[in-house]
Amino acid sequence: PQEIRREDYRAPDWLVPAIELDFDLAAEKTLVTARLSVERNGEHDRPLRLDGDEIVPLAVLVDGAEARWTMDGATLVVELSENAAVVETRVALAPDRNSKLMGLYASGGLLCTQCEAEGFRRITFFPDRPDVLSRYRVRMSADKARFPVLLANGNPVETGDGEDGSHWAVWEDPFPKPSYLFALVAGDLAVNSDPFTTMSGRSVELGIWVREGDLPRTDHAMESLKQSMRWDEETYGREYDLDRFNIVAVDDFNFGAMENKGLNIFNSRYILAAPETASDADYDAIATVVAHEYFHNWSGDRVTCRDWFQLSLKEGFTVFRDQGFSAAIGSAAVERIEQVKSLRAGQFPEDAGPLAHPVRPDSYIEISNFYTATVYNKGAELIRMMHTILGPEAFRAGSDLYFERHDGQAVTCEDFVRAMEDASGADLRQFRLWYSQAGTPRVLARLEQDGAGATLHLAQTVPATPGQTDKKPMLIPLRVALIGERSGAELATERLILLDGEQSSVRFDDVGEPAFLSINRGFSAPVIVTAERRAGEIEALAVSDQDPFARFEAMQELMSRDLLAAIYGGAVETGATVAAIRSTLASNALDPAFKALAISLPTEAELAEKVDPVDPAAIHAAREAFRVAIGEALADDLEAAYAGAAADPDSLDSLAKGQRRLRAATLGLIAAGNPERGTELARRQFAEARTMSDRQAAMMALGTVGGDAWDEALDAFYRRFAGDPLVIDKWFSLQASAPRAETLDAVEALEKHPDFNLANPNRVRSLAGAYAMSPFAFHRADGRGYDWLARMIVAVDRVNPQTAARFVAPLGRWKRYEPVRSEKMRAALERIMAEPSLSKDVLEQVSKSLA
Ligand code: HT7
Ligand code: ZN
Repeated sequence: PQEIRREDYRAPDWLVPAIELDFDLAAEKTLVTARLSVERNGEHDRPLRLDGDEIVPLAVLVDGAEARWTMDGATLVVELSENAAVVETRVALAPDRNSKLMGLYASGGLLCTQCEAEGFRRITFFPDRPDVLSRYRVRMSADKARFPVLLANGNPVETGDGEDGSHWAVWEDPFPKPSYLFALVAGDLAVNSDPFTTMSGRSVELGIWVREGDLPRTDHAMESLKQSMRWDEETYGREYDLDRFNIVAVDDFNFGAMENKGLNIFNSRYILAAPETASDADYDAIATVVAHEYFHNWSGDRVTCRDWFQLSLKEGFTVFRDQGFSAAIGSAAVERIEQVKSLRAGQFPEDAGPLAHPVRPDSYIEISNFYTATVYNKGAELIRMMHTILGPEAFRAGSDLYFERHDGQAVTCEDFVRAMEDASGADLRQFRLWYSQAGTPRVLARLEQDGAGATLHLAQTVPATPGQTDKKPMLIPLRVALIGERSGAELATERLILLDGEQSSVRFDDVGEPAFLSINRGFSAPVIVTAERRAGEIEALAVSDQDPFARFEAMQELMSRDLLAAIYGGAVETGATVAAIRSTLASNALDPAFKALAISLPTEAELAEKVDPVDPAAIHAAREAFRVAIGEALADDLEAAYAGAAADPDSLDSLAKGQRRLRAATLGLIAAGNPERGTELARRQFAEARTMSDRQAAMMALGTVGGDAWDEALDAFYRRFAGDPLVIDKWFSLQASAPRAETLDAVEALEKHPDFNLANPNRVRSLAGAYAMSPFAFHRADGRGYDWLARMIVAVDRVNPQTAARFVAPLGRWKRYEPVRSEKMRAALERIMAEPSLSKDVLEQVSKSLA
């Protein structure tokens, strides 16, 4: 397959200012007629090249007459003598046989589209690239009984009834947009609708479209949508711009959701929620994803990407915007800790492995493989660092300038940074390296104290990554404070240090007492900091740092220190952790959600990032021994905290959610220290649960212990929720992620379960994704876990390559594992590679992983 390179970008030869699409819709056969008004872009005599994918032209006309055309592979090449023309093409599609879920496909009786990144070329021939912006007029006709609702981007302009029980509708989108934002939906849908008045007083009709029976589960999404619309007005001055904003939920979807202009299409798991069926985490994810897609209306739709290498322009910025929204509606401290946890779980390993790439990649084979934690989450950290360096007012001025300057354009990450510079006067030349250099920088910190004050010595290195061996020093913003050893107070106001060289020393005057170092507060830079610590320093920071993130971090550092000693064969020493957890649980100043996060041990995956080579069994054994020791030592404190955190089951406010979370964290430790007692509490919690969070937490505790109670709970759960796909996904993933040796047997049985369906990405993720992310169960010394995953990747690839390619990464880290596992992981990758007719999605990931 061909590699596409960023440096080869060229402006399009032909523009398409307007397009008319006509869909004669049916699941088995849909006819698409497209009329493109094309204009030559600049002086050249090159033909019009229209991308296609698995479609054949039934007719090609230029200005109404038979055209001169050829096929170059999948591309339709049309010779044009004039500088402008109307090019008409006709194709036939079979949506019900489209298992890739890209282009026009059928899902649960609906017809819907997914065009990002390159799905539009599966619907019609078109220059399918984000810098070709067109006005769309879309006519749809379909059988009225099967597809009573017909939706597309923009506003409805006409409807009518046809012959033989058909009907039709025309929608027009006044905003020029790239083809990846095109969408239509046809089906039997019910709507939850609500009006919204924008800041300038315009009235917008909001609609959330679902199956009739799902309507009662749409209120939270609607509330989240209205909150995010208001927040974007107040925080970024961005107002919605069409008369309608529609969201449709579908069951089969490759991703979380899609920001098509005026017609967002969602994976139903990010829309539907009721306390019985959705956990608190699900509720929070719905609010975040609804906000994210809505925010794209400006950061993505009004201002879009010039090419796919610029993907982080819209995704990094929009993630940063949704993080700001989540912080505003919940607890900012808890949100920040969670963001960092997920960055460390997903992005740090990616940045340290064979699939590492810069936030703005230099090349790709299959663009779908670049919807990554690096582009999204590290990209958001880059925006956050600019916010930190510039300050909130200058950042807002930069964002205003960016939207004003580039409204209606397809632009680059460079354009964003330049707008920030122009609005603030800041010099971000060195900062730009964050876009081009991959790898997580490492910072060493040492605080040297003397009579008059203290000097902080800092040094940075950026590790080599595939294709990038020599790195330049980055601009690293570090929020730093010194904390008095005796007083516990901050000795000077917090400072923002901009580390720009390989080494640097920063002087702190007037430090009147011995000081502890609180560094990278709020996780101001996405780096790995290793600080030289004095005796008692971490213990003190873990219970007293005023910055909540730094306090959480100190707790993790403390536990990691002692866990790593145990992993490397030392004694299991939990004294310091026990004291810190006791003090955390007893604090009246901390909210329960923070407590839950602070007392949670680093995960096995996080610990794996800190050891070399990785022996998952040793990590699991040490961590379990640690959990047992803590559970035993703190039995009374944990019981008291568990009992004291009983939450109002009817409340979804931060307090109730935090209490449920704290109960989950304490229950896990109680069960570790005393499995019998833990089982008793978990059984009761499961039986009495009125929320999915309580039920799920009880099941997780039971899943760790195993035995009859676990089997009974699984049966009861299934009986109660059979037929409810989103809840049955949980049933699959709870079993696939149980940290026990027998988990693979359960996974193999689940693969044969009548509810397992290779064609449904949610179901595949809930089995294969959950299993591959469960380090102990997956990394079996006999390699059977790897074999299972490799077989699953090949099977899924035949149905849905995008989804299959996502599961390669867990095998791809083989070089980091101890020799026995490492060899078996590599062999599993080789076996995938040997399969004939692999998709380019899987081929790219596997070949890069083996390199
Ligand atoms: N911008 C959307 C990306 C997306 C996607 C990408 C590849 C294949 C299928 C997809 N569905 C949605 C989602 C977002 O970031 O908001
Ligand atoms: Zn996005």
